[in-house]
Amino acid sequence: MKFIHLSDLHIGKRVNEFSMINDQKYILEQILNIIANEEINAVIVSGDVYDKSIPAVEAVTVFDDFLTELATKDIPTLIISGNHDSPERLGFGSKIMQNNGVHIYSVFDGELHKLKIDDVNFYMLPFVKPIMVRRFYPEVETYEDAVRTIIENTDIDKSQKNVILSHQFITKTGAETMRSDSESVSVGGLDNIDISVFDDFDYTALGHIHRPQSLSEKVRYCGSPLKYSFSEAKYDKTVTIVDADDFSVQTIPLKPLHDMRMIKGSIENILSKEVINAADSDDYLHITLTDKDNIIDAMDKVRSAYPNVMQLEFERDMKGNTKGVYEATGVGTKPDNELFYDFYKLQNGVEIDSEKAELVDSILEEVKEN
Ligand SMILES: [Mn+2]
Repeated sequence: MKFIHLSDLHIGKRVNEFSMINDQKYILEQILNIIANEEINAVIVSGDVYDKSIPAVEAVTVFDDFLTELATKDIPTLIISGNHDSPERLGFGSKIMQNNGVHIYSVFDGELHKLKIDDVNFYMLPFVKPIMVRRFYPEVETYEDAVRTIIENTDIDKSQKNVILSHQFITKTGAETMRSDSESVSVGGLDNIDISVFDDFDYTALGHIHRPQSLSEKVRYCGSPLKYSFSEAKYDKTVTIVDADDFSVQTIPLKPLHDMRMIKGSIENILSKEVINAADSDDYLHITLTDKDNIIDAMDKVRSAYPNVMQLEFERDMKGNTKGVYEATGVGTKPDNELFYDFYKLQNGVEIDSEKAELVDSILEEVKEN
């Protein structure tokens, strides 16, 4: 049997004030086609179905259509909540939907729920915080304690095939879990859990991190189906398909309605036919202009060629430079302290004050004396 591993749909998300709803509808239709073509037997969604705890009507409609299509085709769908979902709202109607093969487990009730499909046991762990688990296991302090305790108190028959769905921040000593800007990071960074908590499972279907990556041969983040920040611009999205015979993993690339790209150049270069026609000009873009002079109505100009510019930036602003101050002048003729004042102005955008100037002067004198 084969299952498809999805997570972090974030339906209803807005990226830089652009609604992603049409992009999400488009990508979910593509995923439905993959499910049909690959003869997938079960669908897993490892959390962050919605972007907001109270999703917009259009977001609920998009997900409803997706689930209805799967239920019509008799493909069981397993869903856990992520940190963005409201557990109670996502779980609405879940008992009724079970009869149609839609299994939503979003509110942690003290137990790790199991669902058997063919010869595979799927354990469903909704996103948990220590405080949610402490109700059942008062000794739990950290995120890792929480997940470890839940699994330790579950009877897992290791002679069978076991898969777990989880939406947490999993790390492995000696390797870095690659994050991106579109995930919400918990304050203090104490949410990480060591990969060893999942040692008993043949496959761990993770959600939460948006960049697809395997932490080990059997522990994997499938990533979000769309790029949700420019930090992901370089990394194309995929879906993960797992064959439960041997738990081998296959990825299939996704083609978004609009790609997210970063381009850089002078306005003349950016608006040249060659550059406009080099890729889809409807893509979501971050444009960096390298021009040294001011450009009047720069956003209007670039939008005339690229309607979906999300961010426009001037390279010189990024360096914090004021126009014209790019190189030191008078090296060899100016006294050292004046060169330092110029350097200070270049770095900070303001003149050095007299107190700091005196300090610089005295340090330079001391250096010369020695
Ligand atoms: Mn997420």
